[in-house]
Amino acid sequence: MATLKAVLFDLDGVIVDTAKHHFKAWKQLANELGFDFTEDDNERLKGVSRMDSLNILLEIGNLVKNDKEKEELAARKNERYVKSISKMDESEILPGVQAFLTELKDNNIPFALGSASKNAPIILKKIGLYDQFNAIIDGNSISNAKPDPEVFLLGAEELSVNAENCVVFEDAQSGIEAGKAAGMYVVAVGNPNILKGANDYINSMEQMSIERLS
Ligand code: B16
Ligand code: MG
Repeated sequence: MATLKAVLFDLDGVIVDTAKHHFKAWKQLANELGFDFTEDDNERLKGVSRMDSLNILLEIGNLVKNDKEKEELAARKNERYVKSISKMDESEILPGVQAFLTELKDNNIPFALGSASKNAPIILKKIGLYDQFNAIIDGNSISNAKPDPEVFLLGAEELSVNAENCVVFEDAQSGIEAGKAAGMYVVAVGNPNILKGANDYINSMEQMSIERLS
């Protein structure tokens, strides 16, 4: 890749595993609406915004709702999700993350968050990483969800770095596509048979170092 000058991290699935909390809350909602929601179904929601996730869920249940009903359902799911993540602490930071952040700081390479989640600031505060990020771009700051590159382009802009000098870490297909569309080097955290089109693949942040990106 071009010289590494900044790093952009997705949150859910890269820094911390919140997918299990999202799954529990979506499953409860689906059950209340009269259908089941499986872990495989949940894979389709990774990296997808809250309202788009609800639309996928309703499609799975063959249900049609109006905008007002959708707002109520999304709010109900979020209330439970926020309650469920309220007990999170730094022990939930995924392996290798803190060591890599420390290596970046030691080498004066700034890093930002690029997440679809509107709950990103709460989560970062819970796990004690909020103050370590040079910029936080989340679901509250963007108008176009991943795979649109907006979230990562805003991150690069806030860090005053050109897109080609940025690395993106992502665990979702929509996020990999967003990073590529932004013109960045994308490292997928996950299975190459499921995640397509990244520049590099790791199973865990433990495998990452600045040297690997040089
Ligand atoms: P919220 P990421 C995404 O976060 C999650 O992967 C996705 O499952 C979730 O629906 C989305 O955030 C919105 O989250 O309801 O908290 O706003 O992976 O982009 O960090
Ligand atoms: Mg993610």
